[in-house]
Amino acid sequence: MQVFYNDRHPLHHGRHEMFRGELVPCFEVPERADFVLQALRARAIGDIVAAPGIGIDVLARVHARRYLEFLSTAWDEWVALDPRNAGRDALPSYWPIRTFRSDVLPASFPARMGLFSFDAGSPLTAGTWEAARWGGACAAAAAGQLLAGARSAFALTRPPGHHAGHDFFGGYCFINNAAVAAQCLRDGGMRKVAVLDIDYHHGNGTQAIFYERADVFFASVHGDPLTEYPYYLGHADERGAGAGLDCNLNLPLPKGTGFADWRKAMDFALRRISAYGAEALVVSLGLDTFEGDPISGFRLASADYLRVGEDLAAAGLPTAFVFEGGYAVADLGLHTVNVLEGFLQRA
Ligand code: OKP
Ligand code: ZN
Repeated sequence: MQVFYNDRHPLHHGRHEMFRGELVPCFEVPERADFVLQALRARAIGDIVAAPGIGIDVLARVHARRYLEFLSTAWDEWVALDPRNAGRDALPSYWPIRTFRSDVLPASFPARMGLFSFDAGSPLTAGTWEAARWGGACAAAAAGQLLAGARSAFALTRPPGHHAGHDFFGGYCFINNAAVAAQCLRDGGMRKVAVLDIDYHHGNGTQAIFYERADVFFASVHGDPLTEYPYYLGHADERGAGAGLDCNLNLPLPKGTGFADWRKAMDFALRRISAYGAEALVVSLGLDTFEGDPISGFRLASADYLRVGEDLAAAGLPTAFVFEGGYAVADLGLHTVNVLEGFLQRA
């Protein structure tokens, strides 16, 4: 399977995220993708290539223009606030929740930053826009492979994407890579597309982007949002709305869930995707379901990821893998290639 590597990813390198009133070192670090790259090379999963660039119009199929405009100028605006900001990550401090207005775009940069985000854990740095949009290009290229007839492709995207919505960033995500891939598949002629999100955290951004659409099915297996990030979305009763009713499936599981129960949930999601009639599958591939992950709570073991890949292949759909979370950094490569190898063996 063709692997699309975003060689601009190290340009996004947050130093600190806000956690319990303190700035702590970022979990989402460039080394994550480096470990995966090494493992992909060692296990010969497929050719590793750079993605061709994409125009803003491709991103604008899933993101608001004013949000993309914000991202593309954010760093310069941040530094313009105070030249000393050049040495600090940009984090928001204000958010317009509920009854506040979001139709009037504030002139103030910090106010706009809060309008376009939902947490203080996702630092924006000098190269964030560059890294994130090239991640989107990798996702688009992976979709392009399926459109050209490939059985599978892997977009090694960093920063991750599934928490980013139509017009907001958060959860370390800025551009929703999986949504870009799904939309490219639709725009390329696939009539029905499914996104299966197996990151530990609910893919709130992807869900929200497709919530009222019948042409993209979203399914997610994740830590119960009652106790797990992103907290405010991901419950089982979120089934889609309008034309998209019953095209959204959330399978929240309690913290501490092991592979046997997790696998049943993923297989249930795959059956629903098959019943829906998807012509292609996008997998939001988070590896933070690993028992050793420092910020997550499921208990998958290294070898379980081979079974995950096999089960995904058994669904029989053209599949684009899009890399999401996973913070047991040194083990990430092993788990990623286990999924891909399991898939290739069964495909
Ligand atoms: C992104 B992805 C850790 C608190 C959790 C947000 C987690 C974002 C996960 N100190 N912060 O879904 O892997
Ligand atoms: Zn995650």
